[in-house]
Amino acid sequence: MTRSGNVALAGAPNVGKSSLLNALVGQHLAIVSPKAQATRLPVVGLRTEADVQFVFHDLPGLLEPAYLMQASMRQAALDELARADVVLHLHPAPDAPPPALVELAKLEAPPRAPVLRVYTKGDLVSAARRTQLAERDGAIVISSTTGEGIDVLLDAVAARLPEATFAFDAEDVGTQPLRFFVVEYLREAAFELLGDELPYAFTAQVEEFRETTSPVYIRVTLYVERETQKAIVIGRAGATIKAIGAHARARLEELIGAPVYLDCWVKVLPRWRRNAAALSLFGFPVTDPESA
Ligand SMILES: Nc1nc2c(ncn2[C@@H]2O[C@H](COP(=O)(O)OP(=O)(O)O)[C@@H](O)[C@H]2O)c(=O)[nH]1
Ligand SMILES: [Mg+2]
Repeated sequence: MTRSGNVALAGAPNVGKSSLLNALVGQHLAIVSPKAQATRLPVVGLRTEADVQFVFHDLPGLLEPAYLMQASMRQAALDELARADVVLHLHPAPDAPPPALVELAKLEAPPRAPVLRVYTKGDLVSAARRTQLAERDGAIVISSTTGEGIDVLLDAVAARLPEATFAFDAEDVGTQPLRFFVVEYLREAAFELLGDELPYAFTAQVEEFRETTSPVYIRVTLYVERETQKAIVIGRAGATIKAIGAHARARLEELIGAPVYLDCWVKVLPRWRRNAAALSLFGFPVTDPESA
């Protein structure tokens, strides 16, 4: 009999959820940034062993929403928590112990699924401290950087997954369309290459996708909220937009194993993060347009 189920990676912003998802699936699926709130929509990563299929969900950080996009992010995270068969509560080892998940995420009730406490960034504390934390807090200490503890974590999760047939092909690492990753990788580049606030006002949309050509041709519109931001994204003589495209292209080529031509154009869409129509165009689940 096989086991399979949904595993939610939950925790505060910046604790290493996306890095762990990537370590678990062995592909850079989820974008990683030292800046908080890089993950906007849950990213799904698959890992299939002989008789276990893990469906990992990298959730946006559970925070108090300040505007409509964040409300949508929080709702997406809460939905995934409710659907999960196992919840991993991630917290950095150097800052252990964490606040209770219910308080952190302001949940009305604890998730119905078992919650495992996972201490991330184990490489930032000593080996003695890792052992002590594991024993004292009943936590699994992992490092996405060194890979330490990942096997222990997988065993602990597998033991708690329900008996079920596999929902996905054993070879698949992701479930989301390539278009999703185009946008994510562009956003990752924005976090890396643009100033403090600009990445939050940045998004992208795929306008054209020709998979049968070589290189694969992808035309995207990059969206920002103001003209001044547009100028920054383009950069002097187009240097910045070129660098953003190059970063995303390298990631995409790695993911699909084929050369990619990425054609990027910038547009201004004022206040898109507070606009229900724009948000749903960009794939955010917006349930309450009145709150815009
Ligand atoms: N040293 C160390 N840093 C890590 C590890 N995992 C994540 N980080 C760093 O922590 C920051 C936040 O990581 P990210 O995965 O984006 O966190 P998220 O916001 O919870 O998804 C990034 O700068 C990562 O490089 C780890 O295992 N060791
Ligand atoms: Mg993340």
